[in-house]
Amino acid sequence: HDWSKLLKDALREDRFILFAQPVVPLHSERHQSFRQYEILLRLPFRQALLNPGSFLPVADRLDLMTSIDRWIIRKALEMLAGCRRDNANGSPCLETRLMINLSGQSVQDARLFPYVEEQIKQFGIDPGMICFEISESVAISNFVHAKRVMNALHSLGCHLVLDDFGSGFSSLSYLRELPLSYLKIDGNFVHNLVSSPVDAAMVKAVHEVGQVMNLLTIAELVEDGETLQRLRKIGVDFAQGYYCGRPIPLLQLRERIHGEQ
Ligand code: G
Ligand code: G
Ligand code: MN
Ligand code: NA
Repeated sequence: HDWSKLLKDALREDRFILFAQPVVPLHSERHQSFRQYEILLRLPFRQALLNPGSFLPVADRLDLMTSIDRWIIRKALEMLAGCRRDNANGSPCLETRLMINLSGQSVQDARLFPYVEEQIKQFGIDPGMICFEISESVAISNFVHAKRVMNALHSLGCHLVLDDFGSGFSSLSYLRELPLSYLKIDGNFVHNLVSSPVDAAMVKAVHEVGQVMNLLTIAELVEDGETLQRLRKIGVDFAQGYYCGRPIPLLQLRERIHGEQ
């Protein structure tokens, strides 16, 4: 199949679809004041929806990732602006936080930051409602660029997550140099938390590092109640996964937010 044409057409014709998956607080006394969601990309193809794993590597080879990430940023901010219009008094939905993934290409793109700044201004969004996710591997392999863009986004008022944390685990010293709000524990450790003592130790260790560094922790790939209980006991701050909430289309999220106002 002609992936290049498929992906370029999807960008030009707005045919990608965004989903949002809840990232829920694990402790009733903490972090209840806002709701947060990770934005996830899907591509409609032959009556199905493709997951990013099947087309982002191709998009990466075709150098389309900066365009795709910018498309996602614009759509996500547009949705937040729409939420404010849905409110009869026009008040912003400040209790909502959207987590947007950034690719390695975007981290190296000098035009990413000016784009974010301009879009936030254009849509009149509070930057604190936006949180960017950068994976540990991207942050380490492009450290100078990553640090620069993360500092810029942080000074704008956006939050930052270090995603898939623990998968590299080469050195922890760089953590102190990045302006992070959250660590997202790599899902591979979370997935086997109950059955594997080694993975359980990993989750505990990462959470402890997060606590010492004053970072909130998120566990992803939570698929059952037993895992959730263990995470709560360890003290992890937030959980994400099919057990806590499946990804829903962004349009549906907007309706849900409207219904809750
Ligand atoms: O949805 P799925 O589990 O297939 O996503 C696989 C990976 O694709 C995620 O772990 C994430 O790193 C990446 N991904 C998902 N959505 C986005 C997105 O909107 N932008 C970027 N850059 N990466 C994404
Ligand atoms: O960027 P990141 O690696 O965080 O993306 C997370 C991906 O994991 C999403 O694309 C989402 O579709 C997927 N996902 C979310 N919850 C679950 C889950 O409970 N199980 C599995 N297998 N995948 C999940
Ligand atoms: Mn992510
Ligand atoms: Na992740």
